[in-house]
Amino acid sequence: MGELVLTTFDWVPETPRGFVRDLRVRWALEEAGLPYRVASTPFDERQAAHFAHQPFGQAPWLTDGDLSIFESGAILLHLGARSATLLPADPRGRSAATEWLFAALNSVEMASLPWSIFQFSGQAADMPAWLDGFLKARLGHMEPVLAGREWLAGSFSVADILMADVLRLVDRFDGLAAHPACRGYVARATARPAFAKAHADQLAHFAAADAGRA
Ligand SMILES: N[C@@H](CCC(=O)N[C@@H](CS)C(=O)NCC(=O)O)C(=O)O
Repeated sequence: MGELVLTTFDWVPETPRGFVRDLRVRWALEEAGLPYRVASTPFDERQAAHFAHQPFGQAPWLTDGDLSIFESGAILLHLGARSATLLPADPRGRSAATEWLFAALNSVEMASLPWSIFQFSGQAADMPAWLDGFLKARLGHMEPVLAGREWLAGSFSVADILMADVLRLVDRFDGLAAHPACRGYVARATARPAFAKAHADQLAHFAAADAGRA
């Protein structure tokens, strides 16, 4: 076990603040009570060293001693191995958390991300009907699941960090209005003190960078 260092952009424009994916990692680290520090990589001019850690030139990545990991899902699974708060130790709970972690990223975010990009970019009116339908179908399947349980894998886990973060972006554009259980789940997850700390820290990180650019 080495020092945990989370790297994110040194600055981002206003719109994505509060939603940059380093938040998922901050949230997990706060839930687990693991010590870490945050480092920055340039947003404007991405260097070779950045691509060496994150081949798509994106954020975040995490280093654990001399181990470097990109992809928020992989980072959360890595942290899960360090903390039963994040990933249950028993095989049944662990596999439930793992399947829901992939469901968040591969079944729900697959629909929600392009949907959100249309919203973000002010082009919602041009969104193809199939994309809206695709997201609604996924939400329609999540709704009874979340109506029937507090957290996806029994106790709170990395699966909830990812699912709640994915759904939170949809909620930002009022996309959960017809799905009250999904909306209630997001409210429940984001009411956790670890989320509040992670969110506030991300906003402070980017706000501090504004001063340097002014
Ligand atoms: N699948 C990656 C996605 C990472 C990602 O999309 N990061 C965004 C910030 S939230 C980014 O770096 N955007 C800038 C870009 O794509 O150039 C993960 O989950 O870590």
